[in-house]
Amino acid sequence: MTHQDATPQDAAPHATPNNFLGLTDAHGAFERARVVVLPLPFEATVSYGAGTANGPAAIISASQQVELYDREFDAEPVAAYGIHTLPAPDLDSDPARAVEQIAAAVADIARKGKFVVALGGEHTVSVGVVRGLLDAIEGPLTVVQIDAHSDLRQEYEGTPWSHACMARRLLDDTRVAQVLQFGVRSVSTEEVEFARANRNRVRVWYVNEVHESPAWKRELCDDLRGSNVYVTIDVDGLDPALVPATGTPEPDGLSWREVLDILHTVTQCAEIVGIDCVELAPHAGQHAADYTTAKLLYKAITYAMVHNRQAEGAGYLTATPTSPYGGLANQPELWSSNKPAGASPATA
Ligand SMILES: [Mn+2]
Repeated sequence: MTHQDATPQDAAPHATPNNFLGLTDAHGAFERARVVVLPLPFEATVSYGAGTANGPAAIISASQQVELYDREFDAEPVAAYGIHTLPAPDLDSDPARAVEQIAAAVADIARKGKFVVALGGEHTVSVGVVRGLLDAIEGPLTVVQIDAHSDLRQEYEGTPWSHACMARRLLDDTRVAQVLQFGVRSVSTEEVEFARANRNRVRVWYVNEVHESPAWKRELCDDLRGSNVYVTIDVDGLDPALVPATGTPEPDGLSWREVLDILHTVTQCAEIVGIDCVELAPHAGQHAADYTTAKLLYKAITYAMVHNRQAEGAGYLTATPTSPYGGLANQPELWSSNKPAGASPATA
């Protein structure tokens, strides 16, 4: 399956453009695109399985197999907002320096009015992305973290820049109001104690709390209302049956629908201003993991765009009553809550 309807003269017939979703310039040119994908193949502090430096390329490659049409919206959502994929920047192998470089790159993109979607790489990259966003847009920012781990250690294996310290480094920045975590099921005593001592800035919904009751939805919305939100998706937050190709897999993860429900709930109560997806470590023969990650990202981007005030004028998307996701089908009016009178749904 390919998406393009025209190929450059020098390309092989039917070659898919090598960008996120395999878009032609009609939906992928920088000037046209509301969304910019930034690959960050950074890997310096991995503690268990390696290979996350190959994550961005695997996500981009797999994304070219994702259908642009989304039944939930009865449209090709990307046609309403456009996605441009940048080349990966050269990053220093020193994590502190790499975080600075990432922050500068992200701030530059955000200042051009683009919505940044970063692809890791190890989770440390999120520290740079958030810092760059906060340098470009007005704070404060709330971070919603989907992850098997809390990443709240002060340091790990001798470095404060470990992927296991990501959320703690975010909280070093006072412009980060809160870190709200979902899917956590592997934490240290230090992290539990830190979270308990900092309840005003850290909230953890352990995975069983998501599995067992919808109470988290109201609690999340109470915490979020009015916030600008950055979403960081560590693919190990999902169940390893869905994404086994990650450095530190943990059993009993979030289901596909639970993750979508979390993302959708965020868009009901707040505005998403940036997204990353990290820690995919592609394995030969496990391409379902790459594909699942790519498809999740397309969904996450679309959900963010549907309720993004800055995207006004780019076209509106509406969910259909046939949505396979119960939470959406039951509340279709929520999907048009910021739609001005007379606006028509996006068409493909
Ligand atoms: Mn993790």
